[in-house]
Amino acid sequence: MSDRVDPPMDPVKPAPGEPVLDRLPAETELDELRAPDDTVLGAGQVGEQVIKCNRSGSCPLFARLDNRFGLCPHCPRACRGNRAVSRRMCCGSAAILSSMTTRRLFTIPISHYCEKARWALDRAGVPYTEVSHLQGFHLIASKWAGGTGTTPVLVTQDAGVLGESADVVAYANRHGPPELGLYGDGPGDREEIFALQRDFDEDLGPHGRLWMYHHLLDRPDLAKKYGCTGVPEWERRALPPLFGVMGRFISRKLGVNPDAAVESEKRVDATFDRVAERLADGRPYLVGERFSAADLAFAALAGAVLMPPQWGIPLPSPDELPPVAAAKVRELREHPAGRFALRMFEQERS
Ligand SMILES: N[C@@H](CCC(=O)N[C@@H](CS)C(=O)NCC(=O)O)C(=O)O
Repeated sequence: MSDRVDPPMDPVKPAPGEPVLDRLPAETELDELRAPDDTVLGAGQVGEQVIKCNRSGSCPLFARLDNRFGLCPHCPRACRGNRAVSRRMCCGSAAILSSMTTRRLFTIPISHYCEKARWALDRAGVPYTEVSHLQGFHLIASKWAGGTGTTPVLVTQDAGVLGESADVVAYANRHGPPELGLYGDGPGDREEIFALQRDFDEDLGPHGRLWMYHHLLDRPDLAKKYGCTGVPEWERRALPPLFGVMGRFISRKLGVNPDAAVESEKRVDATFDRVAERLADGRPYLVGERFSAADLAFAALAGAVLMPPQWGIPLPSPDELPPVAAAKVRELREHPAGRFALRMFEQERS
């Protein structure tokens, strides 16, 4: 995982149907981008910024910007095909340059594994562009990006394609500041952190998700309100007519049914109890004296049953949930492990 030797530079591919540029600019090209006053912007400055274009009316292609617009919002037609321009990113008045960041994180926006990856990258200060898709569509996006069909998938130029959230966390740790220390302070910590992370990934993650889907798969209103943040507009529009099909797809794939939900709830409870036991001696974090990948994995994956307000995208409050689910969320929020996870979100997810 984190000990891997990074493969050589790989090109970053755009998402399926993503009408971006002829090709993404190399770092050296980024160096040549200019701000409105014609000062040259360095690569570090253009990551997620919105800048004014100094070549007005010169959008060369469809200029897909910030994953949210199918076409350039300012000049969708007028400038298509205008190859005279040398600054290929620009559009009429403003260019959101996030499509130029060199890392792309493919997500289902509401997914807890994706939140885990997002949190790690955010915490490490590693810039990335999130490419979000609804459940079902994510399969194509993930495979197209080089993943196995699950999300998150992080496509990087310096470490290839990372299709496991744990690998994204390790990548964030390598690229973050030295004090980040997501794997603790020594080999002992490190082993313990990896073991806990693996346990949460393999047990809490799937069981929390199954429980959540069981209670929410007949609530298209919540899916529409909360599940669509950042997904392409056409997917958002496709959700209501496709909701039933998507629900059946998810249920079949994950084995969602009433008995499985009861079993999953027990497994979630058991994980919460184990975490609470570990914390019972008053320690501030699961391992050692600092926030680690174990805390991150537990808090993020517990998100499916806690729905914390600090999540990377808005989540429903308990009041909006069906009564049985709301009661469980409230109960788990009061559990010592639930309180711990919520504290991690408050303290460590800025
Ligand atoms: N072990 C993977 C699990 C990822 C995973 O299960 N992601 C979910 C989103 S919550 C997914 O893509 N589910 C859809 C599917 O499995 O087709 C990781 O840690 O990244």
